[in-house]
Amino acid sequence: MQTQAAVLNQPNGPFAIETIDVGEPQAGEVRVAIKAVGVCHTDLVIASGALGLQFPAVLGHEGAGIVDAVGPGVTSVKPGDKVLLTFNSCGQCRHCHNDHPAYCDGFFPLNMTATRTDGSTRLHRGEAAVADNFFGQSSFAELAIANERNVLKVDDDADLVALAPLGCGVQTGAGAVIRSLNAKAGETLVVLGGGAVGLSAVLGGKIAGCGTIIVIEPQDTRRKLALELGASHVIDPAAGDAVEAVRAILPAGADMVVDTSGYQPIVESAVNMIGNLGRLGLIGVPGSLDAVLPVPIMQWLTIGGTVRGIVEGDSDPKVFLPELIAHHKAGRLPIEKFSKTYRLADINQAIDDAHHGKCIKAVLTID
Ligand code: CXF
Ligand code: ZN
Repeated sequence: MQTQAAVLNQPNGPFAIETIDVGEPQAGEVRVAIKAVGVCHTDLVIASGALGLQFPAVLGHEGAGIVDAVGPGVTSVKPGDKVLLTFNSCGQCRHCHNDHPAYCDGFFPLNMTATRTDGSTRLHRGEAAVADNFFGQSSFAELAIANERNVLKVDDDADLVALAPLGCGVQTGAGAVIRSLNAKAGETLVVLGGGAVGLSAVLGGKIAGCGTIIVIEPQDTRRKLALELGASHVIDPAAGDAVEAVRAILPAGADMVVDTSGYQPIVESAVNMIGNLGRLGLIGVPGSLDAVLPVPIMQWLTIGGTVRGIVEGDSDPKVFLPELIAHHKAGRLPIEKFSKTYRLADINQAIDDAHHGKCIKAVLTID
């Protein structure tokens, strides 16, 4: 079969809308007619080629759509079902067995572009293979091949455009607070960065009943939105020392700090925002694989501090995504307040707008 896809032919794009070939779903696979797909910062980091992406490639990992066909052995979804797509995992390793698929032993091969184990690829352009299987989906396309483990059936009346970002950015931010850091009612939270993941962390904090929620974000429009979504305080890091500003609000330091910026100087400052028994969660992908976080040993030892790396908010998608859908239905997860829709064909404009602060979460739509 053929499909239109946003194909990346060289580092940093542009993405080209091209007609490519997509195969039949094989054992355990699910072919999905994509109706909406969010753009996540990780797509853009991978698109830079710095981590070794082969070209041409199809990225996209917040897909949502309607099952078009299923391969042998698939039982949990059927053609016509509405589904959300999320990250992939093996289902066999001990972390998958312990409900921690985000730390699956096979996470990287299963979520970065890769051929099937028999060497075949799901996408082709003429005779040439197209790098696919990004987060087990490559959903910047009208048709995507996912796997039974990374699709979740949703209700027939589910709003796929609204819910698509749950598959990565929203579950990452909300899950970081609710699941990874196990936020308790009344605890205090500092969120570094007011993008889609940071704002989702704020919403996760509200859901968990956090008291003080402080967002540190340089863009004025994002600070305003953070307040609208439930932050109690916002700090402009350009206005002065962010650690002092946090300590002015929380003299004993914060119970939780979540970094979504990946910006080394900011993460380093977070070390001094933490109070006794505080937890620092690292979500933001740094610009370099060499980025390090120096932790002052004596200070950290005496406060009993924890530093946690976080992937996908420790989500177990088959459990956590339905919870998030219920929060969305109840108005506690108003993702639409920070999403903006574009046509798939306008993907380059969407990315340009994101780079220029004109949109927070771009969601690409397909009829
Ligand atoms: C990624 C960030 C880098 C580690 C794997 C998960 N998050 C999704 O965009
Ligand atoms: Zn992502």
